[in-house]
Amino acid sequence: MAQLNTARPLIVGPDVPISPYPIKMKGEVVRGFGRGSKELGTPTANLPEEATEALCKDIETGIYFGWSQVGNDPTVYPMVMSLGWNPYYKNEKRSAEVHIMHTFPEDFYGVELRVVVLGYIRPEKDYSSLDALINDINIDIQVANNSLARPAYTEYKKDQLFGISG
Ligand code: ADP
Ligand code: RBF
Ligand code: MG
Repeated sequence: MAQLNTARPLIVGPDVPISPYPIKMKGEVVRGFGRGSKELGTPTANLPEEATEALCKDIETGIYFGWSQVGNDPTVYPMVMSLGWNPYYKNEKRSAEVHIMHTFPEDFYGVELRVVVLGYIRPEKDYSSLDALINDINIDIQVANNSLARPAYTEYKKDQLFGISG
């Protein structure tokens, strides 16, 4: 759908993460609103309220990128995170939702999720259609992958938060 393809830069932020990044966070994955992000192809692991509030103290609402790790799996995967009100759905509480760029064999509710946030992509937006939201999420994923490919960003896969891995 060509009219959905709103052009924007496919790499964002400086070549080296700068303050307030990196922002490190962990929490047990909680249930979200169950709106079927999964059916849309982008399931989001929701962080608990305490972690969400803590993130909101450091950064504005919006869409972010970084690295993530789930439970005992030593692998560190790229992620995109939506922090905020989800204007498209008119939520009354802020949420922090992390989509990990990896296909997992099963759900991991209740499992510890660790994230290192390394940069900001864009503000949250309202959309006139679900297709427009999905299209933007897919662009965010490309932006995150490109932005994380830079050496100073890749370095954070070896962060202490993730233990001996990367
Ligand atoms: P909810 O509204 O409960 O958050 P979602 O449709 O967003 O439901 O699905 C999220 C759940 O899907 C996560 O909590 C996790 O257990 C699972 N999941 C599977 N693959 C992924 C992935 N690649 N990234 C994030 N969550 C995933
Ligand atoms: N919701 C919005 O209302 N506006 C947004 O701009 C928005 N951007 C998102 C970007 C990413 C990368 C992700 C993973 C989610 C985003 N969401 C946004 C949240 C989305 O509404 C939520 O995941 C829904 O549950 C999808 O069905
Ligand atoms: Mg979710």
